[in-house]
Amino acid sequence: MATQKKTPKQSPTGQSAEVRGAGDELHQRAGGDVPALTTAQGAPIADDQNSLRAGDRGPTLLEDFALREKIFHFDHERIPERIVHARGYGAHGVFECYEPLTDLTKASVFAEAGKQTEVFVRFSTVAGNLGSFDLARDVRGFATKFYTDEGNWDLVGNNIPVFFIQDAVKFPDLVHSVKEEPDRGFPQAQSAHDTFWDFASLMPESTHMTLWQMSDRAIPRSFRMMQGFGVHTFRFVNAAGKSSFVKFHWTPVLGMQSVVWNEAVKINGADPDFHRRDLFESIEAGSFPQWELGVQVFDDAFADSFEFDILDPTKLIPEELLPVRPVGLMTLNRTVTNVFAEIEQVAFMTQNVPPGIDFSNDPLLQGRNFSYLDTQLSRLGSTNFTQIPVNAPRCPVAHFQRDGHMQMSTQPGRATYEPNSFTGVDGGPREVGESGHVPVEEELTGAKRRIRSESFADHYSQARQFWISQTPVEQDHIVAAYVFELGKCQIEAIRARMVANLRNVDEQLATRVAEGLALDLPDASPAKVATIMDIEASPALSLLGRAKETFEGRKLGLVVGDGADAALVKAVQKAVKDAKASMEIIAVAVGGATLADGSKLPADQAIAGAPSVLYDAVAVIGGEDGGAALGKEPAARNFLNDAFHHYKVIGLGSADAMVKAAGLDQKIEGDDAVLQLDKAASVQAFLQRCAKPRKWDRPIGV
Ligand code: HDD
Repeated sequence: MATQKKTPKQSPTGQSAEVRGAGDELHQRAGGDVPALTTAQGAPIADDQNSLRAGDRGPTLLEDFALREKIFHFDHERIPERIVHARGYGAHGVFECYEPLTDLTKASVFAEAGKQTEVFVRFSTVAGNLGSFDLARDVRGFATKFYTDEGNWDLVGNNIPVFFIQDAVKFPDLVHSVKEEPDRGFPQAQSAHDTFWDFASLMPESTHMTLWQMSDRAIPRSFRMMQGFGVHTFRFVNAAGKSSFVKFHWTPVLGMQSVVWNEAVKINGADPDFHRRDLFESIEAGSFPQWELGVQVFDDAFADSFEFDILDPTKLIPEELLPVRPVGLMTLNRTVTNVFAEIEQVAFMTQNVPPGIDFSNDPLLQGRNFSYLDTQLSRLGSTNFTQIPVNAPRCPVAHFQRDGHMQMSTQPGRATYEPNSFTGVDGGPREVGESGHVPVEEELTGAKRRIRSESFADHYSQARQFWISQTPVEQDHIVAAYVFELGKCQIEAIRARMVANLRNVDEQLATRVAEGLALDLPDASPAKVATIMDIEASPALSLLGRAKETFEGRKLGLVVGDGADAALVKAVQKAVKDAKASMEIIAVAVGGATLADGSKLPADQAIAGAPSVLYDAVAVIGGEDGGAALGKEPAARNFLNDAFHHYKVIGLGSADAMVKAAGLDQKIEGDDAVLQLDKAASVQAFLQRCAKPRKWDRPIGV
């Protein structure tokens, strides 16, 4: 590559025109393994620091094609963010089928035991903008693209098995109500405002979903620790054309975990990228997140006998009534190379189904099938978005769709229509008949009407079932969440209308929320059904009820003071590793702490930047001073205080002075989730306690 040698000239600041900046000596030039910097047209660029100008201090020349192209491209870097689910993060992986499901479906993903299918998954919040924080109280999107042998299958679900509305025609209203209020542009990423609760309170069908949304499901600890649901009833179709109904469930192998609300609020400040960082770091560390896919399969007879309409997306089928059958395992094992190219450009569409999977007549699903194709055009700008690598099927693609903006494929052949009488490449592809995607045959009758089926009318019975299925701690959290959210509504009538709906769910729930709002209990709102049913509790609906005893995949925050016992620190490090968990060392300064044996222990974080909300459990190991020096740091005192008030398991090694400084010395007395660390055995006991649920009965209130 020929570079033009320039004579250094003095600039007004005394710098030579060739001086590039402070990092000059680190700035490599092309050569060896370092590729040449080029324009998008491939022309090697001689100098990327200075634009072409007439005279040292003269105007920039239009002739500078490298500058023009660079700025042109930059000016157009942004594309519209998703109208919902704008903030998300994703990864690649593989789905492995446990056993053939050929009796149920001809979908190739389920063809044989051990069959592997590549996947891409994107998790998201719903309401917030692309730059919003991860721990909003919100539903989480859980969208999976299976690159099957017979086309992409997109299972575009959420971490909650029901939805706010029953008919897609209400989706724009729902989304408008939860987004920032248009006359003021706030609040961001929150349902805690007037317009959302105005809408929800006027739409009793959303009551069931708001209970889930007010539960800890809406503040998950990690994408790796939440369930996913296809929500709608779909259909499996086997090779003989026989169809069954199916609901899809993802269950995380690490078990389900959530944070508490006060923690969520603080995490959003301390690390707005908490969830994406967690997913990225775990995959990079080789600790691959996994979910088991399960199905609830049923026939018409079951559907007819079920007390709710299986087409109603505000209802679920309790697992106790119809167990979830595990059918495969998904492992996310590769982070993306480029966030924009993959996570931003991935286009999920509910209508992407391969042979063997079909839709039900759920009116929400039917509407979604229109919407997702549509939105990709305004987001990605071309009908050829299917050619973007993350969207491109991994199986052969052949059709007569031609041209359009950003066509990447040099499609061969003479005939671009069919039928045609050409053969070979010139004739192009041909339809495959019965082995292709054949919709399930279904007799349909009825008048053309805008109508909501009577069978969708019960909006409260399953909400009541959800409520009674929660543990007392979970119920406390739900009440507190309603009180918080409705408390953010400035219009009292909205608060009252929502509480009036809750009276149809459970009197105790409504009374507690009303008390929290200092509101006179309003009359119950009129229900559309004569009887709101008392259905038996479904323990599967409780997160705490099915908590998995493990610390795997979670994180310990270990605060280490100067003079700490090196052997004890090592024992904790080893125990955490053995538990397949991770740990960060936190010291007063990020340079680390000097241990009792004189060695220096580098820190991952300085205490001021690592509040305990970032960790699942915490430990403090002080020196001979009992952590007195640590106790002088306000951030260290907050660290311990917050951990205690978030019900966390706490390990203490020579930390009496620190505990006293934090004002916790009396509070921790008799607390079996605060453990002393002094030798290897006690470290084991501490890790065992970390694997158990938080200390929910710590007497500190919600
Ligand atoms: Fe939707 C995105 C999940 C109802 C219209 N939706 C989107 C994403 C998820 C869901 C996970 C993000 C996909 C990604 O990561 O790119 N949506 C759901 C679930 C629903 C649901 C589980 C109910 C059961 N959605 C729904 C309705 C409509 C839409 C009723 C419209 C009629 N959804 C969209 C959309 C989005 C979308 C506007 C925005 C970006 C995109 O599609 O690609 O078309």
